[in-house]
Amino acid sequence: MKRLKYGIVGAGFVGPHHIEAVRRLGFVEIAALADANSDLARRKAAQLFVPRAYGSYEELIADPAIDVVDIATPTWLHHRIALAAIAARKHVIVDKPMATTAAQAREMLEAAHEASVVNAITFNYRYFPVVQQARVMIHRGDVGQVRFVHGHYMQDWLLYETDFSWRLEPDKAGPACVAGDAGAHWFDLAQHLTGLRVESVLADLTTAIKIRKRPVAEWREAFAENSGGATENFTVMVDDLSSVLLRFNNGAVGNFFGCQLCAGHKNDLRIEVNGSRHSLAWEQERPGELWIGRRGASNETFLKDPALLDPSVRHYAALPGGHNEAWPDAFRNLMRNVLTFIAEGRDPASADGELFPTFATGYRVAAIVDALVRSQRQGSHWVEVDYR
Ligand code: SOE
Repeated sequence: MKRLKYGIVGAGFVGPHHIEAVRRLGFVEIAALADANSDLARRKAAQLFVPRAYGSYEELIADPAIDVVDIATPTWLHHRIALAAIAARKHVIVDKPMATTAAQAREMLEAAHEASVVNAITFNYRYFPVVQQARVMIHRGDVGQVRFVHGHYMQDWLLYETDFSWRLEPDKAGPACVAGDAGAHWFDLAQHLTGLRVESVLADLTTAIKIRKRPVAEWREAFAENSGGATENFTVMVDDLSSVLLRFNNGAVGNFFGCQLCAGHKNDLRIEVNGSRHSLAWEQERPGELWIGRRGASNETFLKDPALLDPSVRHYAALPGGHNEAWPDAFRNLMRNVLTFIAEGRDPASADGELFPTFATGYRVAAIVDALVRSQRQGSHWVEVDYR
């Protein structure tokens, strides 16, 4: 297997976690980091023990040693950096959501196919061991016919009017905030778990805090505290509280709500699938537990334990039962799937979106978000997702 050289663009909130996950693999060298300017890049590279620092993504992409470019910048930069990396025939990993619009995601997908480079999106919640177990159970029929898929993704980091993030700016994050960011993870999870496709949606995307205080001179990372510096009033045009109804291609229905202003909810992603036989539910903050709901027998909590996981997904657990594995480990599992595929020189066209989410997966999720925004603009009517 080839030893890969990996370069990352963007070392804000999530970039360092990408680096940590990749570093744990052993067969990938973290070779370079790029950020918005040379000073910042040098500082971040020193903090994260990355040998080369570049003050622009163009320089990192021009580095002939780099095999894979990971794009962990704010969303509005994904499209341009991915197209540049693809043009240089680098394999690309892009943080979620893939792009600010479905049209941009489509262009990225077409460019990656044309250039025949491996392409991946970091929908990391799929790769918790018990989530993979749930997927096996649904696909082998334990749950019966899936009828209802519901859940939420709730956080509280935008609770106060003084909380601010670039995710609230449509030119930087796209026309949906919570539905496009947290929602993207949930829609991917719902489709990956069940194997179903969302066909139509009805959205009520609301804005509880209509005027926020935007920092005048400072760039605020996700989850960063308000520094108390000067602010200006900012009119919020995107959702901070979103309710969504869904219809799937097998006739099942779904229900999702997302928010980033519900006090006490930190990274509260929950999904439940109700079928004609059993129900399954998983909560991200109880990462090693899978609830199995039954009618004629006791309910059960399946606990993460490699000895109990289906053999096909056992490798997603690195530790014995009782030894907790969670968010960083799921990220490692995702990165291992993508980077092993690249190191083995496998054909990018054979990536089916199951081993790791591809640009095709990211595009389909972007198409759902696009449909949510259309639904909202049409007065919260049902609209079909346009997967052209
Ligand atoms: C959503 O707001 C988000 O940024 C997720 O995408 C991350 O997975 C989570 O760690 C923090 O919240």
